[in-house]
Amino acid sequence: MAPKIQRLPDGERAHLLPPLQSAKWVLVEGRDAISKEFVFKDFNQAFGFLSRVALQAEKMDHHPEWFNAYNKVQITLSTHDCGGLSQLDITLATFIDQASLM
Ligand code: H2B
Repeated sequence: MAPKIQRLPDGERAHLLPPLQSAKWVLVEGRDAISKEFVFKDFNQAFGFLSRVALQAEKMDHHPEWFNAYNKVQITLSTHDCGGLSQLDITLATFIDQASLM
């Protein structure tokens, strides 16, 4: 079994979250999660992005909550195993931002 994942301690949140917030990730109201909306040229671009993120999510065994409508993708990240944000969400958010630029 992998060691139990920990929620981000306050000190780490204070330096890990601001760069993501500058990149338009927002804290979700009422739960410890971050979300971001992406808009692509068309469905094909959006689905390519979803595919890249899906492969990475499987690799990390860490999965986004997401909603897609045509060229829009809304993503929410949180770690269900610890009931809030963990380092895995930070790592996946960073990957997602890079994948959105490809
Ligand atoms: N994804 C997310 N976002 N949070 C989790 O706690 C999580 C996951 N746990 N993907 C993984 C799968 C776990 O359920 C499996 C059994 O490893």
